[in-house]
Amino acid sequence: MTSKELAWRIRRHALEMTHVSGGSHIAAILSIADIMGVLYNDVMNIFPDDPKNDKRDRFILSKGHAGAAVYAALAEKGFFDVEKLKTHYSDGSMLSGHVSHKGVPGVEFSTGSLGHGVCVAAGMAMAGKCDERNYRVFSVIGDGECDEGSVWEMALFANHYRLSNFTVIVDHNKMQSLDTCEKTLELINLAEKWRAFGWKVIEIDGHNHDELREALLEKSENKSTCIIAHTVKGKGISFMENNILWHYRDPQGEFYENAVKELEDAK
Ligand SMILES: Cc1ncc(C[n+]2csc(CCOP(=O)(O)OP(=O)(O)O)c2C)c(N)n1
Repeated sequence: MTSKELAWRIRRHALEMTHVSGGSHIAAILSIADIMGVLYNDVMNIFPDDPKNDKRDRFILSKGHAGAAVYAALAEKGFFDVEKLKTHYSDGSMLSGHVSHKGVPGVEFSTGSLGHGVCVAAGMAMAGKCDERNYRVFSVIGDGECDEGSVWEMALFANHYRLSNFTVIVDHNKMQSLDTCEKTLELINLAEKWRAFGWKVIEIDGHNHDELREALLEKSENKSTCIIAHTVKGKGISFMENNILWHYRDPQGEFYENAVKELEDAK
């Protein structure tokens, strides 16, 4: 499987999962499908048959509302049966809407309350450094999530301890849940902000797999890395792209059918 195939499957699964369950956040999931595809296919050291292997790289989706992307990536990589995805968001399922580690092999930490997951990820990177371990830690955060003060406290911490094993990917789709980032709380010069906090910053097109791969494989000697991935919320389903309605709306009826057609045509 290539990273592009994995990204396509993540999109296809997520569409089905949110359709069947009536779940939200399809646009936020589509936004990171390429990032997840490259991370899980080409970059991270993973052990689907031994999910807690000490040598594994760690990943935390800090914007936990896009959890379906993690579940789909894990299932496709063999952590659990792809059939389980059909239970997403239903009563008694281990696959909750916001990503959960409870009973789900491969998920490191439950998230959903923005501004928390990335801080736990920094702690994991710190532990790796203290124990002189070689694993890397990755975390995906939203640009709206950058409004949380805890994100910047984490940025100070990671720089202070020179956590060079730590990479944060900002899913910079310029939108939040109800409006654009600009109208909600201005977030200008995002790259400069991270640089000012001492991080190595790489800006890329978050849907370009070559750029993603190169950036994710890069590791600084003495700095934490922030990849600002310019993305489109809803990417891959044209009527969802940059349309704030699809933060919460679930794909049903004609919307669902048209979305399926678009994805199948793009296969
Ligand atoms: C602490 C906290 N406050 C509010 C929310 C509600 N909420 C869920 S998603 C979201 C928008 C997040 O925007 P962004 O980080 O840009 O992610 P996107 O959905 O655009 O990918 C908000 C405010 C939350 N989950 N956690």
